[in-house]
Amino acid sequence: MRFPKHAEDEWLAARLDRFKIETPSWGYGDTGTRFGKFLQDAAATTIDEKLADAAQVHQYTGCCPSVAVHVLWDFAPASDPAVVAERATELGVRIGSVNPNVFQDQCYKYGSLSNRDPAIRQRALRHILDSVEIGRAVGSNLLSLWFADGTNYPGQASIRARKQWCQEGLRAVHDGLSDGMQMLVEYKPFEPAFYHTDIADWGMAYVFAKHAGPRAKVLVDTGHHLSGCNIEHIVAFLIDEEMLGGFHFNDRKYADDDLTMGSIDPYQLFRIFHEITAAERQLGRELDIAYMVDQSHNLKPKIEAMIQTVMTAQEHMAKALLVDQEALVGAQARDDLVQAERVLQNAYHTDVRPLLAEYRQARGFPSDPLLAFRESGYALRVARERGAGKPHDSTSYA
Ligand code: RM4
Ligand code: MN
Ligand code: MN
Repeated sequence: MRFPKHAEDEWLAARLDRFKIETPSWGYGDTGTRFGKFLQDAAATTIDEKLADAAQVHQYTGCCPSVAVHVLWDFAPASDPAVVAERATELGVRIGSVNPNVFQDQCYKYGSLSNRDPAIRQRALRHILDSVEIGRAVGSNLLSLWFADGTNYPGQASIRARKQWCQEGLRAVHDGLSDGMQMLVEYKPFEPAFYHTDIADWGMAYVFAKHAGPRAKVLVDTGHHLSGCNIEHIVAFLIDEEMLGGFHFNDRKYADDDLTMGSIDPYQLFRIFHEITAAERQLGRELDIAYMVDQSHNLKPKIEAMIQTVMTAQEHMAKALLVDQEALVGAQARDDLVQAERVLQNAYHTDVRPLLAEYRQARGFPSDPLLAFRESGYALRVARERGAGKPHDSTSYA
């Protein structure tokens, strides 16, 4: 059997060809919870190892050519970022979004760009502008901003003053962007701040982005919403405002759990992709959205979890592409709720796995990237090489 067989398959395959997913360097390293870390022998420690693992994901799936970096975790002080970019190229990937880190240093205890101390605000701005420089050096066109800023108790700080400082800082960041670079503003309603977060939701991120300038857009991290939130509504709204810059994909059951995409609520993922593909169909053009993964796999083997994620992303994009848009528009025009929902469900319940297996094979990739990766023995080999240096006594893990 040859793929594609039909013109529709051809169209779907061509759309999938352009569907690229960025994986995060931090998804390949050892992570944990605030209660501790369980180390994995195969997990990457250095940026070279993280890039090598990301390159494996790309090698088996063919759709993850870029890797997001976290400035403090991936670039040693005074090191040459261009060397990291060269290493990525050698491995067959490139550096994608650059994530500054203004949440870990002691000085950020009470915030970064929203800190009441101008010296600390300045320091945060300096770091973000240094990250722009890193972006320039590694050939990245995306600055991805997440702030841990907020307060823990009522009365702790002036919420309005903090908003103004944040606004001022983000405008200064926008002014400092290099040519062709975009900045994405991420929001989160809680954690680590537990009373108020300075950029708590998409509306605040939207307002901050608008104030910052035309190259600022909103980043939707699917784990950064309160329970029950209708994320696809946010997605549709932002698309219509031309303010949806990108995603951080992950899934959650309770909070910002960073579980693998679609593991808890695959129908939500489908509904998100449906809003994208429906808008693309109506507009007659593809949307410029950065599809990125933000996951930390505490328990699953990192590379396998990432390949599983990417396959899930492709499956749900394919399902959304299968929605019979004409039938949907027709049902909507008749206020036929039952039929409209059935159109969505028909696509959602289609088993696209055989189709994707054929698609991958036609493109010269394994039909089952996860199995192919398992059989390659890579994980076992790196576990032997990397595991030697890791502590194996549980008491030293904390
Ligand atoms: C945050 C947020 C950011 C990520 C950090 C590590 O919760 O999702 O995107 O950079 O975690
Ligand atoms: Mn995120
Ligand atoms: Mn998060």
